[in-house]
This record gives sequence, structure tokens and C-alpha cells, in this order.
Amino acid sequence: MMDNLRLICLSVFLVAWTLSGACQQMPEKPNIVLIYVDDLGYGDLGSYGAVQITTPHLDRLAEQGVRFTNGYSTSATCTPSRYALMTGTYPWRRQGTGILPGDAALIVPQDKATIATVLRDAGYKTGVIGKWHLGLGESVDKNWNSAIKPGPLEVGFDYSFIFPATADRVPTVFIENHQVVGLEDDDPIHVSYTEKIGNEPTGRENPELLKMSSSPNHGHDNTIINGIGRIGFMEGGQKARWVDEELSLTFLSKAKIFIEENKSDPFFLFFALTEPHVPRMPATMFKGQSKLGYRGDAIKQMDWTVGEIIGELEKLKLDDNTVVIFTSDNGPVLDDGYVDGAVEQLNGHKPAGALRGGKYSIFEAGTRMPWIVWGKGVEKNKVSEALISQVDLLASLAELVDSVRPKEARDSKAMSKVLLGTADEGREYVIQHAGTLAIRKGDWKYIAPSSGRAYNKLTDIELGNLPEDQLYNLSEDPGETRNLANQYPEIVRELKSLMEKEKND
Ligand code: NG6
Ligand code: CA
Repeated sequence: MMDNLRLICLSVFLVAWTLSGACQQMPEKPNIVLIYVDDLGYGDLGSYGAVQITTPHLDRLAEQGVRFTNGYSTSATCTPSRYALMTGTYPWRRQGTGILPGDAALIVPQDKATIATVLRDAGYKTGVIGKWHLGLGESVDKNWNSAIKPGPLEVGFDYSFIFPATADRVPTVFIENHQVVGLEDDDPIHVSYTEKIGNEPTGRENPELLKMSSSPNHGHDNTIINGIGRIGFMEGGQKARWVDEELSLTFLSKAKIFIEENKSDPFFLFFALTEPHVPRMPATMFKGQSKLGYRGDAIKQMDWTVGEIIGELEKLKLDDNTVVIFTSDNGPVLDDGYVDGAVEQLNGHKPAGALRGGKYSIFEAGTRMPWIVWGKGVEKNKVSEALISQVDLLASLAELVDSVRPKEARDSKAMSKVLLGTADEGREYVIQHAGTLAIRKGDWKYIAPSSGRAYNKLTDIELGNLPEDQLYNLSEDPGETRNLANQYPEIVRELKSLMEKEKND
């Protein structure tokens, strides 16, 4: 009897031991949280040199992780950068990937791999929460009052809680999966980008009703919602409309629920915050915090929100099995349509750091982004100079989770080790896009000739367009002030032909 018991105990022990060994050999897939913010500049964070504004939560991530100094978005505006991130292809290869109006149809192909399908196929629960701006539905004439599709769920996400376009464009509503949140049957939503619809006041006709003025000539003077003039006209959906002061808190609470609900599965959360894009209308607790006006306050709010996400991961003990990637879709702008103190209260802050240009610009500030990676397997307290683009995230995350890189993500390079900071060899070169194209290789940057305007007066940004070749040495001249094209014709030739090769590929 005693012997039998011993034998049973021994067998149970052996089985348990074997099983535990087998489990140990199977590496756990890390959760991935991609925090993608809107219009944050290279100089806007403490870890990137900002002194007039403090960003303690992101600075902590930089200290405990990897901070990139040559991380790029593909483009100097939102939609094309997001298109590249989703598809792993350069947006300038395809027509119709420019800044979309709020009623645009979905531009992400449904029959091709996306960053979300790749991770979903690898066993991940995938969610997108925040700003979308990649279009919804089959066409412009869509019914906002029934199921709105195709959208995020048709291109790889299991869950979505988004707003359609930008915070300054109608319809100013949240869409959860296929439905507008809080919509009532007797108050349907209609949207137009061509003519005024409905009887609601507009910023143009009733500027006295605005709580924040639109800047002259920018065109944010259509339907007034929450005291703010928008681009586009909207009627109906009164109770479904968002309150700008609650935008980020709403996204944050949805993100926390998504993380909590999926804590036992590997998950991919694409958390697309709207700060510091216009209209900047931070929550009351952040108003006045930065002393730099609402743009600074919005950055404080964004930094706090990132801290809340990290806190949630820590609370659920997921921090040691999650990789967090933080970056921005395009460079900074002060006056992008509203009089919100961004210009007047700048107080010496340099949103682009030492770089030239800003949002919309082919100069560096348009596409060189703050970029921080933190978490499982990520090097600590490292500054990486590796050249990497957001178009590489698709292939790099596929590699990180041991998945195959889909062929159609043709521009996406698998660089998971660079992302984690365990390798330093980045891309050989990258193409930058802001109307015209540029190419960066090593220290050199070549900008193709363009007939576009050199300067945008409305936003006070140097766009970088010139009718001739431009060549800059970014290590000696990070501010792109000395055009060396005439001095180094052979480098111009080399970069030009590389760019042509990429274009015709
Ligand atoms: C511009 C808007 C700007 C902003 C931008 C999109 C005007 C004059 N300006 O056309 O306010 O909405 O589009 O920003 O309408 S992005 O970050 O989504 O690309
Ligand atoms: Ca943007």
C-alpha cells in the first residue's frame, strides 16, 4: 500500500516536472501596445531636450527603455503615415492616401495583410482605440445610423473604439465596432463636406458662440460643436457627440477595459491618442498645467495618459510581458486652425527641437519623430541611432512574434532586434514624404525638386519645397541650413537614383 502510494506520488511528480519543462520551452508571446500620438514634435518631450515642458511618464519609459534619434514616420501628415503603419507600404505608391475628410471611405485594402491581421493570425487579440483617420464604409454617402463598415474590424481588429477622422472634423462621435455610441433613433446623424446641412450655427455665421476662436482663413468655421467650429457640416446625434475635454479620458478608460479583458491572451492594442492635434481642449485637470497654453496642456495630458496605461499594465502584472512602442504620426504645428495660445504662450519651447520645418514639411521636423520602446526584452537606458521607419513596424512585429512577413508589405523591413535595442543596424536608407519626396541615407539627405510653396504662411511652417535639388549633411547641419547639392553632385546622383529605384520598384 505504502509502495503504491509512493509510486503514484513519484509518477505525479514526474508528469508535473515534464509538463513544467515543456511549458518553459514555449516562450510567452509579449503583449504589444502601440501608442501613436498626433502631431507631437521631435523636441516636445523632456527626454528629447524639452525644458519648458516636463513629461515625466514618457521620460521614465525612455530611461528604462530605448529612445530612438532616427525614427521616422513615412509622411508629414496623418492619413499617409497611418496608412503606411497599417499596410507596411509607402503611401505615395497609391493615390488617395492624403489627409482624408471625415466622411471618406475606408482606404486600407481588405484583401491584404495589415499590422492587425498579422498579429491576429499569430494568436493575438487585436484592438484599436482612438483616432482612426483611414476612412470608413464603402463610400462618402454612408449611413451613419446603421452598421458602418468596412472599418477597423474588416482590416484585422477584433475590437475598435474610434473617432472617424480628426478631432477638428465632423462627425464628432465615437464609433464602437460598427455603431455610433449613444445614437438615438429619433435623432439621426447626417454629414456633409460640400454644403451646409441642418440648422445648427456655424463658426462663420455665429462666431460669437465659439468658446475658442478659429484662426482666420484656416476654414475651421463650419458646424459648431461643444463651442468649437469644425471642418464639415453635421446635424443630429446630439447625445452621441463627444465632449472634447473628455476625449482622452474616454479612450483611456476603453483602453484599460481592453487590457483587463484580454490579460490572459496575448493582445495588440493600437492606442491612437489625439494630442496635441487641434482643437486642443484638455480636461479641466490639465488646463493651465504647462503654462504654455492648451498645446502644452494637451502634451501634459498625453504624458499622464501614457503613465496611466503603464500603471494599468503594472497593476495587472503584465509589465514584464508587454512591449510598449510610443511614437507620433507627423511633426509639430502651433497654429493649425484655432487661437489657443500655442503661438502666444510658447515661452521659448521648441516643438521641433533643433530640426527645421514641422508638420506638412519635407524638412526633418515633418517626419523625424520621438520614438520610445519599453518593456519585455527591451534594452534599458539606451539611445539608438539606428534608422527605422514606422513602415517597418508591420514586419518587425511579425518577426517579434515569430510570424512570416507578408509579401505585400513590400516596404516593411523586419527589424525586431533594432526595435528592442539589441541590434544597432537599421535601414540603409529611408524615403520621406510631404507632397514631394526626400531620401535619408547615413548623414545625407536629398530633397527632390518641387514646384510646391516653400513656406506656408497660415501655419508659419517652412515646407522645404524648392525647384532645385537640395542636399544636406544632417550630422554637421541638423537644421538643414546649407544646401550642398552643388558641392557634392556625385552624392546627389547616388541618392537621386536610389530614390528613382524605390519609386519604380
Ligand atoms: C488640414 C487642416 C488641419 C488639420 C490637418 C490634418 C485646414 C486649413 N487645415 O487640412 O487643421 O486638420 O488637415 O491633420 O483645414 S492630420 O494630423 O490629421 O494630418
Ligand atoms: Ca497628425
